[in-house]
Amino acid sequence: MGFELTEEQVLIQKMAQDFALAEVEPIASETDLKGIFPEASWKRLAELELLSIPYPTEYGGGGAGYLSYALVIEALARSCASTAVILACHSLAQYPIVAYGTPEQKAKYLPLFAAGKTGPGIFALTEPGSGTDAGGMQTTAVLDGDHYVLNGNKCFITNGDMGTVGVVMAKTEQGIGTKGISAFIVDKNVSPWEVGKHEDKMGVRGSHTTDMIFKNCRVPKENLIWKHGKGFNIAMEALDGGRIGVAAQALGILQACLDESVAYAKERKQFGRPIADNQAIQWMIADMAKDLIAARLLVYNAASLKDDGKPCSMEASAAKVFCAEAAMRHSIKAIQIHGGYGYMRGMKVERLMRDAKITEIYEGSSEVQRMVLSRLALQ
Ligand code: COS
Repeated sequence: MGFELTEEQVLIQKMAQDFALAEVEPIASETDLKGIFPEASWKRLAELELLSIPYPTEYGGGGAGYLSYALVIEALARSCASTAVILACHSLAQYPIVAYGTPEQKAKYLPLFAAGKTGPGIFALTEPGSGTDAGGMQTTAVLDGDHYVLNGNKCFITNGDMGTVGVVMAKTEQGIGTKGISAFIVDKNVSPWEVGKHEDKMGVRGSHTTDMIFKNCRVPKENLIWKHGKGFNIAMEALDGGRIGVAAQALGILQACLDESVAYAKERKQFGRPIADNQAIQWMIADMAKDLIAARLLVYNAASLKDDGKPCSMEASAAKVFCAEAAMRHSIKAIQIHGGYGYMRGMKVERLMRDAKITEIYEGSSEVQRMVLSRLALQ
């Protein structure tokens, strides 16, 4: 199976690659080392109309589908995984509104997301006691007149302090597990929440990760997405697409591992000849190239299925677990090829390794992806 990109997809890919190389790559190391949000890149993503790539043009989106979205995330992550995850989370936050929002919700919020006026979007599912067991959340939403009153804490929330609009999952009914969870659009201007702890992370340090604290946070009842008790299903469906985004992020990291390894292996001389002449190095590079081909096919396949409206849970999980583990494995090898230099702070390969690690964890750990895969395979 091969992937012939359309003319539009090639144009989007080229635009993203040009932008990443010219504007993202030069600031990527500083973004990481100082842990600063890449404000300039965020503004440029809005100017380039890349903030809502797969979503309907009717509401300001690109209407270009998930494969185009994956191409953009891949291009960004090849230079800076932080920038890639900021955009990936922005897309994840929009999905529930695109797929299940009322016409009023879509008209009100999607153009704001597309223009970046919401700041980078927020998708708030995880809590201190519920990571993999997302259905075990404690945050509650209780109907009081025309509002739901939200109480609880979300943690590890990407863009948690930067965004002003988020999709938040909370329990509207106790004792019935995942069936008691509902999803809400929470607009900070109307329903303020508190930003809690800022995490000091190992990787993707340019993206901000915070707690979100809801204390009697009053959310207009028209901000409920779809209906009571459907929040878990909405979140899981959103994560099918989200996992394609994380897989594309890992793919970009893997491509960068190969780029850096090839360049260094040709340039670095030991015993009077480039280390690329050594079979030990050649085999590491061969394995990277092999896994890169497989990773790309898995990501583009999952994205294409999503674009065709076909079920893609299995393919999205397969792409995520494969790409994340390949990026992690080969980032370690890329450091090995760079020897002592690769171990030094500020070298791209050591950043790639730290950035690769999170792709095995967020939006469902590799273990969760295997749960999804095995459940579907055994059905
Ligand atoms: N799309 C739509 N609905 C889905 C779905 C999907 N991909 N996957 C599951 N559902 C639905 C099920 O059909 C079921 O619906 P009904 O109650 O209507 O029958 C419901 O969701 C519950 O599904 P399930 O019983 O499989 O839920 P579990 O509690 O067993 O959880 C896992 C399954 C572990 C896979 C899920 O909790 C998960 O993905 N956890 C990780 C969460 C995560 O990725 N967190 C990261 C947050 S973002 S950084």
